[in-house]
Amino acid sequence: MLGFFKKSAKGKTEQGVRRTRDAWWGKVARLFDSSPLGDDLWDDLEELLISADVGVSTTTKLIERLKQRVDNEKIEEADQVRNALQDEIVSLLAVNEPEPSTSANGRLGVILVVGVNGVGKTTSIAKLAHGLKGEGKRVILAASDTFRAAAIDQIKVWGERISVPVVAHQPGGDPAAVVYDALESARKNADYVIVDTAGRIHTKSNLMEELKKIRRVVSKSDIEPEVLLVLDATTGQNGLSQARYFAEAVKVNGILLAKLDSTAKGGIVLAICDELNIPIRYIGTGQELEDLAPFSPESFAEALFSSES
Ligand SMILES: Nc1nc2c(ncn2[C@@H]2O[C@H](COP(=O)(O)OP(=O)(O)OP(=O)(O)O)[C@@H](O)[C@H]2O)c(=O)[nH]1
Ligand SMILES: [Mg+2]
Repeated sequence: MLGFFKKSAKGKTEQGVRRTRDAWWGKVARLFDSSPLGDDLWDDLEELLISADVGVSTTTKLIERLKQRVDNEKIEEADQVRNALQDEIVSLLAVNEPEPSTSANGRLGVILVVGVNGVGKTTSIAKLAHGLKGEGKRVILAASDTFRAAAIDQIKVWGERISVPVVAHQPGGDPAAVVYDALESARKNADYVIVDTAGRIHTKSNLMEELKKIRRVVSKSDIEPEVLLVLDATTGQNGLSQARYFAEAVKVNGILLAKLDSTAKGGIVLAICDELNIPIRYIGTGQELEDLAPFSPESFAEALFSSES
């Protein structure tokens, strides 16, 4: 999906990861240039990875694997360890979950976008819709954030900007009813419905119930929605606990990691893939419509170690 974005995905990944790379991974690469293989190197590497927000458990796992490879493959040069680390990062990031069959065989695809307040849901929806439209797909947006006062207007403004219709009710209305209406009007006129939902604190159970209700409305139309959880990359490790809560309430098919451009803590990507086993589908790399890229483990790992400025 979204071949439209793939054209420049590598460049966007590099741009999105730049702060992370400059703050931490450049140091990791230099560590291998300057240090001989030994306990000091492992200790320094551990410290750097934890500082890069990779998380203690994922860091420990990575270092264990590397030490094993050093033994098994009789690696003697520190810079060979760097290559092995890049490999290990790729395999850690390649979560083996099939991509949902959204809009397969000409069927309507429904993408339900969820997450806590302010993580970038509505902006990311506009980017996704813009990308799908660029591929010639017909998209309808459902303004199911009826909770926050200005949310309906916000998505309508995006809809106008990208010339995509928005189905909306009054503020305070039932979000599931908005989805129902959007599905009705999409049946003959659209390939995708993307549902904007209210930001919710993951510990509030009534809001989680509301999400389940929206999901049921979609399932009743015999469509399996793709649930896309938006996480804000700048929140680091807290994103992990958000993802756990959401995954308990609804089946989360994938993660869109927004604001990767605004943080040096991109190591969180590794912790998410390792600990949650939910694939990262997209990364958000800025505030403009084009600032979205499909997530690729290879491009991401490469960008972390890239020496281009
Ligand atoms: N730098 C950067 N900013 C982003 C990105 N995605 C979203 N933002 C900004 O994050 C802020 C919040 O975005 P929204 O899309 O309104 O977030 P939301 O999750 O819909 O917020 P609520 O509806 O209030 O829960 C806006 O200022 C966006 O421009 C990104 O990838 N990079
Ligand atoms: Mg919003």
